[in-house]
Amino acid sequence: MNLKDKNILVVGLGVSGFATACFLKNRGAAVTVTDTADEEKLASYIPRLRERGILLELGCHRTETFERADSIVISPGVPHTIAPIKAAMEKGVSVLGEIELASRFVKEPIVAVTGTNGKTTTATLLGKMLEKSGFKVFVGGNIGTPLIAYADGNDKADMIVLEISSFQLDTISTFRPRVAVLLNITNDHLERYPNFAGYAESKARIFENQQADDFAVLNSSDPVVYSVTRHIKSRKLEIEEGVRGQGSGVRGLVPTPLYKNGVGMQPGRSASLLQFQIPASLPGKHNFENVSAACLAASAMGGTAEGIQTALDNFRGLPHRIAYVATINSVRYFDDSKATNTDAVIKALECFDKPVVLIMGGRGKGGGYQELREVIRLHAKKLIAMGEAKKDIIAELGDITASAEASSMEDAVLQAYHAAEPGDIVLLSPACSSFDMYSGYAARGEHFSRLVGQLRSEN
Ligand code: UMA
Repeated sequence: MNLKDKNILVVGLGVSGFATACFLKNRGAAVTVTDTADEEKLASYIPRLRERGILLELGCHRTETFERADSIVISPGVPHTIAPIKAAMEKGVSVLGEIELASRFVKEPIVAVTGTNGKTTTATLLGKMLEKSGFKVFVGGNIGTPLIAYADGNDKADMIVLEISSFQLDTISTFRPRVAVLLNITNDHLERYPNFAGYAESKARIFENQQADDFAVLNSSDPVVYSVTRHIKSRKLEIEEGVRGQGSGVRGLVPTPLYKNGVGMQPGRSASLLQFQIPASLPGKHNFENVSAACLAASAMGGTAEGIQTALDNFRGLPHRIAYVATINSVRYFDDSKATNTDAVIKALECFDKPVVLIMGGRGKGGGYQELREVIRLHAKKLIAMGEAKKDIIAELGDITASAEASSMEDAVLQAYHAAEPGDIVLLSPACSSFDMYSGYAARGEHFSRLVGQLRSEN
């Protein structure tokens, strides 16, 4: 792809838009960045773009600017269906996403991990398994460092592990991961897709350009994953087979066929079925699936038995995912702020056999909360709802268990503290995004943990 002197518009000035603009400028393109937010909000990026000679059009999107571009690169958070993008496409302007652009400039083999939940745990663990197997690995994508920033740098890895969101898959055309992992597909992001089928189709695009010698690591026990991957071309490595082979995940062992030559091996030449021990930091059936997927993908990339097990032994879990915070008066507090959809809350509640005081709420994502009724009936002794979605949550779930609205996180934590008795669990697992109250789920989880820490010091 020749970028020299091309007039390229970057839409959205966040982490990926900034890195994309720098990449394009470094390759000789004439770059303009547009964002609907104003200068004040984007202040941290503006001087660095101006000093590189990158033009800015902030506070609105002007359709003429889109129509005049040779190509448009959009950030993941910008829907590819907004009016100026549609208008430009009708005029024949090519539109691509940051992942698509970056992948055209990256030669190293890519493992791409998607799914509604578990992506970050799986991708992080997989990266460590490959590192412990002796490879230099870049881990990024939806996790934090955009692929385009890697493509722009000089520090090259042997292989790349990407967490990939449906938003990023919406704008691919040639992106072809050597190994693609699909963990699960459940309700999420219905604020952006017309319906669940649209969201599921977007996830399945991860396999769209794979060929027969590529690998697909699949959790086929998920009916939606099974249904959207029936006709893919790549070779399937199924988590379900591993689960069946061992009977169940309860013994904490993940059976994994280890491929001698990684990706290069021929079908049917798996070396041996190994058993990997799951660490205590990864509780629950969902983590069994995440670990299985990471083992299979690591194996397909040439990871070693020692490397895979060492990474598992050293893995302490990720922050804000059913993360233990503290014990106060024999009540254990857990931060699961990353649970921004109902499926993640179900998985968290299923990890506990003690009564749970559940704190939910934030900004709703359009899918409702009905799916939580049964698991809340079984596990939650009280439901505390906060944020923009609190009235909807109480309206849909308030009749199943004791429930209350909270005016803030402080209020929610205090109410939970008073409701919990020795032996209980207090769990922040919101089923909502955090953007009504915080800059992201991490800030929300940190605030919760700070408040719990204060309570502990007062007791
Ligand atoms: N904007 C416009 N026009 C629009 C919509 C938005 O100009 O019509 C602007 C906003 O004003 C804002 C900018 O676009 O200034 C934000 O773009 P962005 O949301 O793509 O933000 P980035 O900082 O580039 O972050 C993106 C991913 N964000 C999203 O997908 C929403 C990050 O994933 C990712 O880590 C980063 O690229 C690097 O690859 C975050 C996320 O929430 C963690 N992902 C979702 C999830 O995990 O559920 C998919």
